[in-house]
Amino acid sequence: APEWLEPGAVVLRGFALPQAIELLQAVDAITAQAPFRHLITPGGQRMSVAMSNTGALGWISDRSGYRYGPTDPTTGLPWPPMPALFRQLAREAAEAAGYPGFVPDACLINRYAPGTRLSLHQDRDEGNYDHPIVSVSLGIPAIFLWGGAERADKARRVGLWHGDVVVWGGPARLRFHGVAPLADASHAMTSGLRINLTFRKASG
Ligand code: MD5
Ligand code: FE
Repeated sequence: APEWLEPGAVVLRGFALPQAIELLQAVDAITAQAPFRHLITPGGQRMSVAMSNTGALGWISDRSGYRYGPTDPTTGLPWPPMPALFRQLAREAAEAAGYPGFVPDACLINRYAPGTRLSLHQDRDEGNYDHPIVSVSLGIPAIFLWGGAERADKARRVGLWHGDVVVWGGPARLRFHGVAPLADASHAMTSGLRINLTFRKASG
């Protein structure tokens, strides 16, 4: 049964389990073309999450800011095309959460090792906040930090496991959120890592 975190945000436990092996094989193929890298924040910090992208647009950060762009700055090539499997999963999850017709043009791929964290932030580099974001968790578990409308608001802790999908939109779209430092764990499908896919409509 869907778990509503608040209006607009829902956890679909195990929604991606049937596709997990194919999703991870696709991540390997994508990141053979567009390797995982640790981006630098505008403030000069190296992110502990390693990132890549698939789709027409990819999210990047460097000293000049955060943005979406059509090419991988590491290779100079377009980001690898988004597999049909990814687009369909994102559309089906969004529909199950009450957002029919979701057509993502960007998928940020995040890789977490034990100890990796993602500090509280909002996703606000997309052109239009009317579209939801769909997040797919694979591999070792994480504790997701679910905050409020202000950075200082107290965050709830929500466990996310292999195959879980979170959809957030509407009134929840601009919540502060993050990921607590990952504990040591093992997972046979991901070499002991966590892979998170976040599907977005980045162009307005
Ligand atoms: C992750 N990724 O697990 C996290 C969380 C990101 C990012 O935040 O920007 O790449 S998945 C995103 C997420 C899931 C469920 C709810 C919310 C965000 N939210 O409340 O905004 O790699
Ligand atoms: Fe985020």
